[in-house]
Formats: sequence, C-alpha cells, structure tokens
Amino acid sequence: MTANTHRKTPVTLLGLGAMGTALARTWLAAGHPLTVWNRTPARAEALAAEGAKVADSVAEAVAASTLVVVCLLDDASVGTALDGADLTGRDLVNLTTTTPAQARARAAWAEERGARYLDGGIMAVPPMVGIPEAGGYVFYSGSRELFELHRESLAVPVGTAYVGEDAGFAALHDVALLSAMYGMFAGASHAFALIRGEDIDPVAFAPLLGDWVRAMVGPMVDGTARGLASGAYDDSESNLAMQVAGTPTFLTTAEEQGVSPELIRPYFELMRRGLAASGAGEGTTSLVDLLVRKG
Ligand code: FVH
Repeated sequence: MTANTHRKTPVTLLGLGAMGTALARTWLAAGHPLTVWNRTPARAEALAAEGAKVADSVAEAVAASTLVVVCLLDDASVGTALDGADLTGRDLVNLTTTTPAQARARAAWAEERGARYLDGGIMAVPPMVGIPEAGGYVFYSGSRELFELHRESLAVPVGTAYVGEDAGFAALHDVALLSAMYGMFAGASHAFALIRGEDIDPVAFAPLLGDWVRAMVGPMVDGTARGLASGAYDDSESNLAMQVAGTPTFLTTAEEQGVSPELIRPYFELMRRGLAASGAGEGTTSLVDLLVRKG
C-alpha cells in the first residue's frame, strides 16, 4: 500500500455484477482500500489480482469498512445478502435499482439495525463508469450529512446529484428519467417500423429521427415544467384540438405500412381524453394531471 492509499476512505462493495465490477475498478484506481464480496466468488478473482481484498462472507466484508456500498440485482437480493449482517455503525449506500417505497423501507430497515443510510439511483451504464466525459452520475437521497461526509468517495466512479432527505427520492428520479427514456424508445421503434420494408436506408433515416427528437424534447420538457409550475396550460401553437385532429393520419399511416399502433395509440387516447376534459386551447401539459390517479 502506498501512503496515498492510507489517506483514502476504505470502501466495502457488495455485488460484482457488470455495474459493481465497473465501480470497483474506479475505487481501486483512485487508491481506496477496497473490500469486495460477491455471491459467486469467481467474479471477484480479477479484482483480487488488481488489489481488492476479497471477503469470504458478507459479515467479513461489512466489518472491513465503515462505508459499505451495495450494488446488487434488486431489493430482494439486498435483503437476502445483508440478512443477519451486523450493520451497527456502518454507512450503507445502496445503489441497487429499487422502487421509491422499497428505498424508504430499506432506509428504515438499515436504521433499525444501527446503520446510517443513503439511497442511490445510477444514471449510467458500466462503460460510462470512471469516464467523467461520459456524463454519468448517481442520484442520492437520504441523510444530507451522510452524503456530504462521503461525497468525495462516492464521486470517484461517476458524478453525484443529491436530491433530498427523503430516501425514496433517488429511486423516484431514477425511475422517472428511465420511464421518459422508454417513452422515447417506443416512439423511435414505431418510426423505424414505419419505414421498414420501404426503400429507405435506416442509417440515413437515423440522424433525421435523432435530430427531430432532440429538437422537440427539450422545449416540450421545459414548457411542461413551466406550465405545471404556473398552472397555465394554454398552448396556442400546438393545442390538443389540433393534435387530436391529426391522430387519424398517424393511425391510418401505421395501418397502411402494416405497423401495429400499440405504442402510439395509448398516447393518442390520452390526448382525446385531455381534449374532452379541458377544452381546445390547452396543450399536452394537462395530460400530466390526467395520468395522476386521485385518492
Ligand atoms: N448494468 C446496467 O446497465 C445498469 C445501469 C443502471 C443501474 N443498474 C442497476 O445496478 C444494479 C446492478 O446491476 P448489474 O449490471 O451489476 O447487474 P448484474 O450484472 O446482473 O449483477 C447482479 C449482481 O447481483 C447479485 N445477486 C443477484 N441475486 C442475488 C442474491 N439473491 N443474493 C446475493 N447477490 C445476488 C449477483 O451475484 P452473482 O449472480 O454474481 O452471484 C451480481 O453480483 C441493478 O440494480 C441494476 O438495475 C445497472
């Protein structure tokens, strides 16, 4: 160990899947003493050769460092792995993707066992980890004090974004952003399906699609946010009446091209419901409220 290693916070990492392994390498490269545990020990072998200490059990791994980072498959695997481990005095940082309710319950569970808790939602894929220019980051929520205490160590693999004391907020931000991503993926899949089978090169089509989505999504996101904040849902340029009138064109084109409308039809039905509920002058901002189930 070098003198530099001694100054860095020791980290324990539970979980050496694709993401855990990528995280581990950055802490090792930055000189943090790293103890790792994985259910399948063979996955730790390469990291052992790179300088990680491999624990034989979760208990041994948790005992090795105050800062214990968990990156397992899901909340159930976190419960299984940590069942029976002594968490007293540990700072548990859970980067496993969960629901907000699972994150809140896991925070209470950890605190009952004498640990401090931070939840994280990873906005990166493994190749982005350790590469600042890639723009990856982790949402953190829970104790701000704990976040500030470990901010420097947590910022080693990717950037950090603290989003509040509520332990469920990191998961909520994570799932909200990923849900928007899937909506965009759905639209792009439908667009490619429409041109499939025609003499249109998908590679030439891709930049047209990408540029259009990028041009539309920024103003839509900003305009919706402003509307929700102010309560002014009017949209004189692209109101719901105009948009609903256009939906048969999209559905008929899908039919003509032999494409299932299953991805776009639900949004069109929501727009129709919005028009009926709100009137012609409002835009798509009002649809947000229609999605929220009351009570
Ligand atoms: N990889 C990605 O692109 C995404 C990016 C965004 C964030 N996610 C989340 O990160 C968590 C871990 O994902 P991962 O990519 O490391 O996942 P896997 O490669 O499948 O590794 C899963 C690890 O979990 C261990 N594990 C599974 N079940 C159990 C269990 N019952 N008890 C103990 N450990 C368990 C598994 O162990 P093993 O199969 O090697 O023995 C791996 O270590 C995840 O929440 C993503 O949603 C990644």
